[in-house]
Amino acid sequence: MKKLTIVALLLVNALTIFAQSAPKPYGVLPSQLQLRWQETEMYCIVHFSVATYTDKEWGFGDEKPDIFNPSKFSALQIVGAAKAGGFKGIVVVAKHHDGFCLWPTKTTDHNISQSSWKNGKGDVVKEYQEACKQLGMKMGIYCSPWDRNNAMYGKPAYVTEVYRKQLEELYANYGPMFMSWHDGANGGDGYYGGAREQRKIDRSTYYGWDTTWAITRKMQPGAAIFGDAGPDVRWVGNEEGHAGETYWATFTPEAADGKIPSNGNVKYETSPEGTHNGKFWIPAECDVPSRPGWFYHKAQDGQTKSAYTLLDLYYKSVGRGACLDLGLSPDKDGVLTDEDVQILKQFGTVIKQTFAVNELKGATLKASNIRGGNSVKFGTSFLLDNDRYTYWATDDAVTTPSLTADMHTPKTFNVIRLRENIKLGQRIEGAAIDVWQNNAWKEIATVPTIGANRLIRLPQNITASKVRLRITGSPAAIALSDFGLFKEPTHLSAPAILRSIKGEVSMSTEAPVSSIHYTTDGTEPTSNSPVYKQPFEYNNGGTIKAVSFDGATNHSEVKTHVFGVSKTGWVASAPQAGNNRMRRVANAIDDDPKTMYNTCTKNDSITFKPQEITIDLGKSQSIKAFTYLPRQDKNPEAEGIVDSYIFQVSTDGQNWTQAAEGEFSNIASNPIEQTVKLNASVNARYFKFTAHHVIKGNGFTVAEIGVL
Ligand code: FUL
Repeated sequence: MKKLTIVALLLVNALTIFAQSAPKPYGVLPSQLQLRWQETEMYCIVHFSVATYTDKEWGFGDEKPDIFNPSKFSALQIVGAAKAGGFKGIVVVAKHHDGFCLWPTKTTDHNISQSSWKNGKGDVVKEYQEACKQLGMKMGIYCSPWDRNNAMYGKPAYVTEVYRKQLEELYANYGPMFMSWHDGANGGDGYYGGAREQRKIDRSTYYGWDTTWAITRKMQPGAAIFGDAGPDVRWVGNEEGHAGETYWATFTPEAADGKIPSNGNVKYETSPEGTHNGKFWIPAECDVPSRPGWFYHKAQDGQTKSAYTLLDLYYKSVGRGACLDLGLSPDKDGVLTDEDVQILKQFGTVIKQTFAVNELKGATLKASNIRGGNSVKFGTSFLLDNDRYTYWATDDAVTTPSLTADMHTPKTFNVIRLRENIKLGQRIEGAAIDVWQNNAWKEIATVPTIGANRLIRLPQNITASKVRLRITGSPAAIALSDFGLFKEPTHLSAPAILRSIKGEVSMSTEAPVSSIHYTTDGTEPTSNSPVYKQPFEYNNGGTIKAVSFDGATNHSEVKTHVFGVSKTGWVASAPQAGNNRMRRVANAIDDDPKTMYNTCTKNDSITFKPQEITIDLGKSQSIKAFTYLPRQDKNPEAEGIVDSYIFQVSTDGQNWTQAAEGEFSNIASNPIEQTVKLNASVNARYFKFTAHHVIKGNGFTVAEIGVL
């Protein structure tokens, strides 16, 4: 009997010890390198090169190096502004698709030493490296695999003698690097040493990515490799800056055509969410330009995303467990505009203020279960120590625990933070938050996943003294490292500016404000500007800016809206127009981005031929520019999105003059409104937009077409 008791005791003891060992890792795990990248959370990518001077998004490759001549390029200003915004690093676009190298490379003459900037002795990449070092920021590089300048592009020698050598030069001279960024935009037309032709490459095999990345690993072992399919970090699949609400760092990339998934060849519809229990740990980077395009365009001044728009993106990227990569665009002088700098600073300040105090500090936490009853090793205090890798864990059998936090006094918050210790994998498949109100628990939020970081931004402030966290699903014991409640500083709601189809502009705010002031000539509104009282006519187009005031000095951020000429009285026609929803040609001029004119069909025997749409403006008008808004329904294949156009004008609808032709670069990844300035203003009553080429599909689509 005694023996039996001893055996039983030993067993219990052994079980306790076993239960106290850390939970077994679940699924695939992040590497050291990926953990460091994850902790970076936010960084910026800087596009500044010849395209800045040609006002393009993709240079063709025939730019003269001499056009690159900034009068006051300052890497310190750019990197400093990113730092003030709370970003921890920058990715330098050292070579974009135009092939112009911003460092004195030996691989091609198409580089900065051929420009007159600093008498050909300048080195932009070096200046970024020095600025990063001085300011304690991380640095990474982007060197475009596609090179529209290089005569060898398309041949194996381009990869072995040019592209890889360029990477080697960058890795050898500009480290240490935290990222090596590899773009998916690949192949197409270009200058190619004067050949001016289309060059197609096999995206899965041409670059020999495994061999290329072996160089990265060897020369920059600290660099996380970014690509559409990883290997370390995946593209999130959009350039809008958001990951899926359900978000897995695990991912099983698949190619769209059954080949090897690689840059430019991934089923992007799976990228925002990732793959539950996916084969690889490949977390997402959410890249998004701070301005409409990646490069600076004067016409986009005033359209930089506001600090609160960036904040929203922060919650939808970093707040879902991904990282945020914000595009910065120095202007022709080589610096960020004052407005862009101000916005970054404001964004950084709001984030800092929001996360300064965790309202749970000092709370009494009670968990329904603690692994092995061992609170020293796995207790709830680890949730509040600001360490991503110390954690509260449960017994293996307990996968839906709950935890109450008693803050003793009422606290007000609108942001909830949860983190898993991802060193043990991403586990949790659902959680809910309740608050104690009127003597009962009331659910205020649920999330489908947690991962490295989950921020829940509530629609309004909540005040409570008790909060409960319920884990509603997990395939294994949980390993939660963080729980926090925070409060965003209050801010006045900025006015939304809308124009109706009748050409009337109205303004409104989400929450009441004492007054809205606005200007219609692009100048900054102040408390002396006209007060908005009722909708007003605004048919000719221009820039409206508006700001909310609460009292005499407290104001919101300024909202800007650039309007084209109002479309009242316009008539659209097209040879393929019809009555069904897609073929309704009026959809292209109804000022509703959600509707579109769409001539794509599912009939594979039809191939694309140039197609057009004609607009009668009703009367002769002066036209300075035209705008094309591609389909906004996020069609993953970008079917019918025009990437090469012809724009003609006419006074009688019979005789046509060509006013512009060209390409819409990067329109598949960043399907924003394209504005094309004409060489000179023209007077015309009619215009015709011809889709010369589309990204994919046998027809073309127009969400909106307009003129300025
Ligand atoms: C894209 C490129 O094509 C854009 O021009 C930009 O560089 C963006 C960051 O990546 O794929």
